Amino acid sequence: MTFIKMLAAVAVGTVLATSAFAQSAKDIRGANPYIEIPNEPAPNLIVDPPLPEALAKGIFWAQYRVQNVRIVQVFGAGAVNVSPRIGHLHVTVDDLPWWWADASDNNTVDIAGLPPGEHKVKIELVDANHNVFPGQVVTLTFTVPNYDRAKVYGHGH
Ligand SMILES: [Cu+2]
Repeated sequence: MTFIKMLAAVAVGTVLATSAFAQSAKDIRGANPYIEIPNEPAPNLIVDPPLPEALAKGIFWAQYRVQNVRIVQVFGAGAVNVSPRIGHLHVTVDDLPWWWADASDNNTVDIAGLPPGEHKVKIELVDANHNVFPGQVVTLTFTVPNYDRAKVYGHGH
């Protein structure tokens, strides 16, 4: 069997073993973390709109994912140039002067207890030294409808 025929046989086996539309592990999870990535493509932040059914209770749930950066609990100037690239998120609500860092990579930004009305959540993808990767800011503006706060959160809040 020639090398080319062998490659074709391997390719057919791979297609049969997965669904026609399945994406590879690398497609979904990103590059192999065990090897340095020279000239890694620019990082990218993707955030879905908040779920309307949660907004109806004053809860902001927006799923996110990142490309070409791993979200990990490692910080400081010395970590900026490691490869593969690392970083985390900064989350700001309603233009308040403070934010919090989310280095959990737990899939969804979760903010509860928002009062009815217009709100804004800004999510920034930042490097290990807290500098925003160029252009990687997603700002979501949304409306929390009127809801019964005591019923959702009880009287103690
Ligand atoms: Cu930070």
